[in-house]
Amino acid sequence: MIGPLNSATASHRTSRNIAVAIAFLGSIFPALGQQAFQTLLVGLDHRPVTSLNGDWHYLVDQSPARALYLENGAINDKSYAMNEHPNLVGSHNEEYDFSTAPTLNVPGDWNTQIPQLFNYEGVVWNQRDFNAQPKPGTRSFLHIGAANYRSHVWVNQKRVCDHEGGFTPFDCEVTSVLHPGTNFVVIAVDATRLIDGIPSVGYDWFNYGGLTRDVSLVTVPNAFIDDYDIHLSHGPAWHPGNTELTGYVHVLGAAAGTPVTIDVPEAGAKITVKTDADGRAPFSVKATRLTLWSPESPKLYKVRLTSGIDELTDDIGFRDIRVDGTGILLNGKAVFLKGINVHAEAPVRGGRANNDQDVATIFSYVKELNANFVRLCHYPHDERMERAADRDGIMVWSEIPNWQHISFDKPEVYAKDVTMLKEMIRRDRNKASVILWSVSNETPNNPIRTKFLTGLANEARQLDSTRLITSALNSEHIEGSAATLNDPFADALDVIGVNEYIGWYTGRPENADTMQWILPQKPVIMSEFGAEAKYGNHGADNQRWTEEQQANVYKHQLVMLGKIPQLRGIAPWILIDFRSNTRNIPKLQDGYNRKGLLSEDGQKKQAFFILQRAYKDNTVGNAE
Ligand code: GCB
Repeated sequence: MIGPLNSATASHRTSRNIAVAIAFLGSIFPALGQQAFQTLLVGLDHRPVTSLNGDWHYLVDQSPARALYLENGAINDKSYAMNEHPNLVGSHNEEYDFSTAPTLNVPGDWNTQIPQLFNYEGVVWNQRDFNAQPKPGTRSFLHIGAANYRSHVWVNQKRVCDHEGGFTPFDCEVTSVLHPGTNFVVIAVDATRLIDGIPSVGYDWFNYGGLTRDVSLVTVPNAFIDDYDIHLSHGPAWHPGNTELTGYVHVLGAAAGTPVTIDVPEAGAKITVKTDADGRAPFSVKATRLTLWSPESPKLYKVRLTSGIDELTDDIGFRDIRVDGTGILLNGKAVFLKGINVHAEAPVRGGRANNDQDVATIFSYVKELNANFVRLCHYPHDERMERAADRDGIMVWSEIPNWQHISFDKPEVYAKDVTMLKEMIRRDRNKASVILWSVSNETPNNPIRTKFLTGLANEARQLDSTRLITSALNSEHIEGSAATLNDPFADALDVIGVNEYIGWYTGRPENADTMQWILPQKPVIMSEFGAEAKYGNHGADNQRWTEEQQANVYKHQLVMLGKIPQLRGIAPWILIDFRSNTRNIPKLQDGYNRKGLLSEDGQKKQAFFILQRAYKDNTVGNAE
C-alpha cells in the first residue's frame, strides 16, 4: 500500500480516483497525503501467467533487521537485495549468500515450514531466479497474491515496489528491469506487528509470515485490460426480468476511443464500446436470456473481454442483492443467511490456506453443514475461496482487518484502510457470491472510531453501490434479560453484524432463552457466538471445554435467535479450531482457539450436528 515506485503503473484514472479519494478524505482528515494502491490486474487467475511458485532461497534477517532497514528506518537497497556472493578469495565483501541458503516453498508461510521459525514475527528475505523473454510492445508485472505483512521487492537489484497489508494482492511492474534469460527477484517480507498496522498489534489469530499466496509473472500488451466491473444493473428498485448487464472495462495505456468488446455468448449479450480519455469504457447491454446466480442455481457465464490484442475470459454470475426494510433480498426474494465463520487456515496440514485442496476441504465442511453463507473473517482470503463460493452457491461476507483496536485517530491509518478496502473490492467485485463488504470487527464505541468507520463505510458504498455494507459490532449492553445495542456506527451500515458470547464469555448458556434483544430496525446477522470445546473432551453440559457444553450453548442460542424479529442470518464462531498464540491452556487449547465445530484435523464435535440439523430443517430464523 505504499506507492508503486514505477509511476508507469498508475493510470490517469487511478490518479484521478486518488485525487477524488483524497478530496473526500480531506473532509475527514485534512492533513492526509497521497496514497496509492497496487492491486492492479483483476482476473489474473484467468490469464496465462508464468508461475513463480516453488522453491525460494531464504535468509532470516533477525532483529534489529540490519539488512533491511537503515538506521533511520528507510529501506536499504544495497544489502541482500543485491544478491551478491561472499568473496572466498580477495577482499572482504558480503556476509550473506542466497545461492547456498536453504529453500522454502512459495506459496507458504515460514512458520509451518521451518520449525525454528514457528513463532518468528520478523523479517525473512526470499530469493529465486526466473527465466524471462520480454518482447517489445509488452509490459510485465510480478503479481504477489499476498505477503504478510510488509513487502519490499527488487528485481535484478532494482526496487520495483513496496506493499503494506498481509491479505490483498499487489502487482509490481518489472518491464524496464527485465532482460532476456535469467533474472532474479528478491523479496523481503516483514511480519512485525505494527501499532499503526491493520490489524494493529493484538489479534486472535496466528501471524503467519511470508509469501503466503501464489507469486507469478504476467506479461500483457502495452495497452491491457487491468480492471473491470460487470454486474446486473442495480436501480433503486428490484425489477423481475431485469437482464441489463452494466459496468465498465478499463484498459490501461489505451488511447481515447479504443474499442472494447464485452461478450457473454450464452446470455446473448454482446457490445462494443470505446474508452474515454482515462482508458475507461462504461457499457450497458441487455442480455436476451439470463439465469440469475443464487445458492440454488449458482449460474456463471463465460464473459469474454477484448481490447486490441488483449483478451480475457472470466466466469461471472449475475444477481441482485439489496435490503428492504429489515429484509435481505436476493433477486427480489427474502433470504436467510445460514452461515459459519471461517479463518484462512488450512485444515489438517495447518498454515495459511492457499491452494485448491485447502479450499475444497473447507467448502466440503461448509456444504455438509447445509450452510449457504460464510463470513470470511477477518481479512480477505485467497481468491480461490470466492471462486469456490461462486461455483458452489455460497454467499460471502468479506472483511478488512480492522480488528478491535486500530489507531482510529491517525489520518495515515485511515489512508491505509482506504487503500486496503480498494484492494479488496477491486479483486472481488466481479464475484457474485460476495454480497457483503465488512469494514470492521468489534471496534470500541466512541466518536473518533465512529467518524473513522463511517467514512470507510461511505467509501465502500461509493466504490461499490451494488453490495451491502456491514460490520461486526459488539458494544451491546446486557442487563438481566435485556441486550441493547446502541452504537451510532450502525447508522452507516446496511446490515448490522452483532457478536455476542452468551454462555461463554457472558453468563450461562440458558440465559439466552429469555434474552430480549433491542436492536436497530435494520437486517441483523448474529455474526459471532460460540464456545470452546476440545474434540473428544466429554462431561456434563455445564462443564466448560467439553463438547457437551459447546453443544448446550448452541441449543440455547438457537432458542434465543429464533425470537429476534429482524434476524436475517447467523455466522457462529467458527468452523474449525484455529491457531492463536493467545490461547495457552495446556491440554485444552495448546495454542488453538477451540471454538471450532471441527478440530483442526477435521473431527466433528457435537455442536456441528446441532447446527447442521437446524440448517437442514430451517428452524433457525426467518427470511422475513
Ligand atoms: C471475537 C473475535 C474473534 C475471536 C473470538 C473469540 O469476538 O471477533 O476474532 O477469535 O471472539 O474466540 O474470542
